[in-house]
Amino acid sequence: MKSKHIRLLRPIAWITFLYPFSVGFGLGVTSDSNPLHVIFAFIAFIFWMSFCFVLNAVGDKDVDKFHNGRSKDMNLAYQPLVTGEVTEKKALYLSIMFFIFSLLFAWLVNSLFFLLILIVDVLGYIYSMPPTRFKTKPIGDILCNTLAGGAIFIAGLSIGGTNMNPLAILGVFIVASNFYIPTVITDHEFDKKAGLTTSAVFFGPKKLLQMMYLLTAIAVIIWLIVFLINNLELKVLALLVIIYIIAFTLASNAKLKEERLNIHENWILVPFALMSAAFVIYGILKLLG
Ligand code: GPP
Ligand code: MG
Repeated sequence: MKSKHIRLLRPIAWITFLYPFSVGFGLGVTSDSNPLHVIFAFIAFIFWMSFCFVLNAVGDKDVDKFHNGRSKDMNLAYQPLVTGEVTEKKALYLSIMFFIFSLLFAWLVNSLFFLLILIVDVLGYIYSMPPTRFKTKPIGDILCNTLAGGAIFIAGLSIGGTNMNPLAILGVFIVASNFYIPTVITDHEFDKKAGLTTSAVFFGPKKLLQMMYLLTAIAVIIWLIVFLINNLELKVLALLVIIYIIAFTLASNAKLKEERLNIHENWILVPFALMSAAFVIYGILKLLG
């Protein structure tokens, strides 16, 4: 089994947010950008994710034991807080340290980047921890992830500061909410057993999946406009997004059997990891001129 700290931090699951961050970085960076800023930004990202996942494990310590290993980077029943390998006190100390370091490194990048990391830190907190614990509130769960996905994309863009296109940013928010929906539906059975009223539990898997059609339609309109009126970089991104979101929405809806959505985690993690790698390499090439 993986070490307790890897199980606590769940770095494989970070890929979901690495993707918007990398795309932002790749589009925003220029040959004039400071390579040190890029390094600090990625370190801040790592601390932000560590902060979110430790807090999430603390908030979920009484429900993760119900998990059966389906559709996730790990079986949450082996969370070190569930097994008792890590105490809640230690996890909270770690989270405070991660929070401070995320802000410290973000401060070294630029003030907009700092503000955005502060915002995503707050979103991570209110998503997982009481009194808000938005992950248990219908719409609240989707909204937190949408805002975090969009904000971390803007943070990525802000490292280099170019391609700060409002319409593309709006499009990323819509895409983020669309991509989050199947992940909360795959948790439906587990969350229901744990007594959590997530969006999937509240609306039911079928209705929530249908919401993806509406979001996809809005996203396609926005990205078509982005395609028509922007430079080559945004045109390529727009094409990728349009093809991918349509395929993802159709595939997700086709995979619902009864109340159960059987999507293997690699359906999301592998393409996201490949796209993240592509955009990071693209960004580094731009940085090197
Ligand atoms: C944990 O996933 C998810 C996070 C830590 C995301 C952080 C959210 C932000 C809004 C920044 P999980 O697989 O444990 O699922 P759940 O969300 O149900 O706890
Ligand atoms: Mg959790």
